[in-house]
Amino acid sequence: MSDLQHLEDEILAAITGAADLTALEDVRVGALGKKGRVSALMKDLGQMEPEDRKAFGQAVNGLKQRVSDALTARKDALQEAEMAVRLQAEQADVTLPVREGPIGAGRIHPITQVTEEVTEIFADMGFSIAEGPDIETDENNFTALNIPPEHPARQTQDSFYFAEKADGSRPLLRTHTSPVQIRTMRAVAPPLRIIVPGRVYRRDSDQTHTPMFHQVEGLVVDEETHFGHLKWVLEEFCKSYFEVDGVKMRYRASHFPFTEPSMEVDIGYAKVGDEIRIGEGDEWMEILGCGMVHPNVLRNVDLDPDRYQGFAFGVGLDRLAMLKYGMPDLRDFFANDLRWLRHYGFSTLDVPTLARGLSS
Ligand code: 2NM
Repeated sequence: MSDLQHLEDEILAAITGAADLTALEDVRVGALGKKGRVSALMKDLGQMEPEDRKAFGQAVNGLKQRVSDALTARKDALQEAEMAVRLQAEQADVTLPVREGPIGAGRIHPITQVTEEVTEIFADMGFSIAEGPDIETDENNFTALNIPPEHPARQTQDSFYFAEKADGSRPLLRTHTSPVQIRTMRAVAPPLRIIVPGRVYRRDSDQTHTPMFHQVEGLVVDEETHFGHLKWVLEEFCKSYFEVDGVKMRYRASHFPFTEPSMEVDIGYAKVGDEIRIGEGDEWMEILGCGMVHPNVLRNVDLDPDRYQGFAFGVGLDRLAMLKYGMPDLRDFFANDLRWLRHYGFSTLDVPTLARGLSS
């Protein structure tokens, strides 16, 4: 076998044996590069006799061409194989379900959900939402609400007080949302229709009490406001919230310093097994307190009680949530147990609206 043929076989074998593009490039440089073996052949041409030179030149050119063709073919094949591997490895099944993100996986706490249900109902009746700070003054939380200095609610055993300030005053965590009503009555002229949802704090902790809980209070002040308006508002609220056509309500005389007369309100229910059915049966359960705003409270916010009257009410949101969604223990609400939250929590897209049913 001639040296040329031998060289060609060797190079072609190296091309076939190149496992990847880098190896193939090494083969190309080794053969056709400036210092490659084929290029070296050309240098021999100079020392040849003219008649040999032509034949040898043609033979080398033929070799060069075949090596070059083989390189191109191998390069194409390697590139194709590389692409096939990538296509296989980077394959994505676009029909797979999307991984659940925070919006899908997160849950709305039942208290948040119920607060939104309640505000939706009152907003529909023309109430605005008012909010205020959790830390209040003695004046807003007690004095303006006609709660006298010696009243037991003011005792340090019942309220969370902060340290006394330089001026002798002692801020406290509000014990009800009523200070927001005081702030609103001082800031906005009647007619007023507000509801005030929020956190409130009392030194109380047992099976049915937590030191922080949630209230919604309502207030209407106008020039011809009477107890009949209050009863209608509360009845509409209960029917709407419990999603029943009718609900029995019972008003019992009570006492609050900030209302006169004051009432506690019971609603009728039936107990079927473990289930509580509002609007059926003949059992009574207390759900809220209410009354006509005391003339002293109106005076304290510079409203003339001979011209203005108001009604007010307060509901415990936590109990309202327990009743509607069958959660038996109040303390679970604030334990931050993910299993509980996943079970009782609401989907972020489950926004309560009256139009499509609050809890559907
Ligand atoms: C209740 C019960 C009865 C009430 C009264 C007032 C205000 F500021 F207008 F005087 N706000 N909230 C009130 C009245 C609250 O909760 C059980």
